[in-house]
Amino acid sequence: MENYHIITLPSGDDRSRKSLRRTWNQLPRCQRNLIILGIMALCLMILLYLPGDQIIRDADGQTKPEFVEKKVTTLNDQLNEAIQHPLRLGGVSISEHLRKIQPLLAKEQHFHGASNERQSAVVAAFKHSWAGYKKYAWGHDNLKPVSQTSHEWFGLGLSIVDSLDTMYIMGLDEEFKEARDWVEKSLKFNTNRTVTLFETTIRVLGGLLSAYHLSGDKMFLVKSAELGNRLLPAFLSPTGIPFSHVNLTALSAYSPPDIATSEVTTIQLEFHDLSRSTNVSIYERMASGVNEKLHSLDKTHGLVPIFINSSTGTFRNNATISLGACGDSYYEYLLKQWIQTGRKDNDDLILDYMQAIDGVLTQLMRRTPREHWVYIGELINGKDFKPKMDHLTCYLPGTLLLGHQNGMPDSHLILAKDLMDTCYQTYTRHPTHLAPEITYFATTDKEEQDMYVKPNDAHNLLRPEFIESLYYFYALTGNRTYQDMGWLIFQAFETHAKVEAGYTSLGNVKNTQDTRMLDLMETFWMSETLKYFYLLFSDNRKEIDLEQWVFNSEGHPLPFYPTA
Ligand code: DMJ
Repeated sequence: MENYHIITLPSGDDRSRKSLRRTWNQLPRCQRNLIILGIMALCLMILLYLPGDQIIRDADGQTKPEFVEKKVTTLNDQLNEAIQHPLRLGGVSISEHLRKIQPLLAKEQHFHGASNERQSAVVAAFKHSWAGYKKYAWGHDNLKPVSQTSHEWFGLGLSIVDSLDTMYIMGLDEEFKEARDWVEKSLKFNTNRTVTLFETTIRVLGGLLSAYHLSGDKMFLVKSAELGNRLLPAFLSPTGIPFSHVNLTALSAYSPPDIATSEVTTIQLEFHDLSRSTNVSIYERMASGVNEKLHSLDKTHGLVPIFINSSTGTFRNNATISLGACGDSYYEYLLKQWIQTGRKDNDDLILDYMQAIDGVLTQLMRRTPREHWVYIGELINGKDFKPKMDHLTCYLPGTLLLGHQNGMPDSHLILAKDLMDTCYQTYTRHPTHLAPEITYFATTDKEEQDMYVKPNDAHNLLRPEFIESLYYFYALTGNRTYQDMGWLIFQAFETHAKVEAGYTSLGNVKNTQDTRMLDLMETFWMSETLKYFYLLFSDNRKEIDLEQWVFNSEGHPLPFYPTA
């Protein structure tokens, strides 16, 4: 007779197996369930504590499946590979790689040239600028139009690369062709200069990619990929906040202790696009890592301090909060990346953007005491309100309207309209009809005027931000009043900034008799200001369709990704 209470493991023979089954069957159901549960728990524990590479533990004890760790290794390998071989993609030459993958996105776009007098006037302004640049600064970064000489910054022919898409959109075929040929033959990245990640990304990478998408010419994509590879050392920083400076020849990177927050957070549209266009994921993955890092940092009502440290991965303590210099395009790229990548619900990007605009409304927005002009001030030390607004902040109305068009709340639209009025006033209040770099606002009615400009802030660098906003307002509403506002400003540039060899920055917008020419034509004059004027004056407000294209921070249109 077998003892059915005994459940020790039987020997291997058939009889003992039968006896075990019988013993099992004779156990009460609850006892059997308990044993099954116990065995399951034991298996789970073995799995969890198994050493080696099957399951990996985080520092916080969370388990991660094996492929996550493998991906990390692959990411580093990919990064090192790209850095060590900047002229290659996926183990072959860039051209060969692109031949193999047949990029999906580039489709030659067709533009028909100026369709009215205002657009023709802008084209004439562009041609005048280009002629001066060609004559006195060809191949150099900037034209100095007063002294009729050149200025070098990165040694990358910045004015040429930054203007490519403007020429293409304006239908300036001859100029586009000479610029294109210069890029093919003379644009070299191994010039042993240190460049900034931000400026090189928005002006050069953005300019090349945009030219590629508009013209369908793969040469621009080959150049973009090489530049993308050469910029990758910026991501060797240990904290997820990239280094701000890169030597494109030594393939090394570094940052000063504090770098502008906007600089390291205004690179993603271009890096995402480069990945999509080359079918190589490394660029997109590195740039997305910046989003994740920024998302994880503590903010003040969604607002970020304007300085960050790439060694510690933290914001500078008590840094100013501003929607102007060093902060501006952080907010712009939250919205635009979300649009570029298919507007997914609950995306961290859009949550961060909405929270930030709430922060703008509650912490930074004020009205002047008499005229009730709405403006966006700053928080000095992250807390003390200062009624100062940079012209740079005048990009915000356009971005807010773009966001509203894409589902953001009406409070964004109201702020956009109010701020448009104020930005326009910063032009029309001055006898030159040009805006200064910085405007201050009254906080009490004891101050003489509602807005005023300090002597050192009265310069105008031919900046585009307000023209950009006018363009969005016209393109998205069809209201031609915005064209008239732009026309007034365009004529002001014609009157005060035009010189024999181009257009110059000015030192003083407060006096028509003493504008003090500063002798620099910034590259964004041709890449942004004139492009936005041209599109603003178009009879076809969808000349660039904002349902399909997103402008990078330097005014270069990039296509949306096809959504699944
Ligand atoms: C441009 O280079 C870009 O628009 C940048 O994001 C901000 N500053 C200038 C134009 O003012």
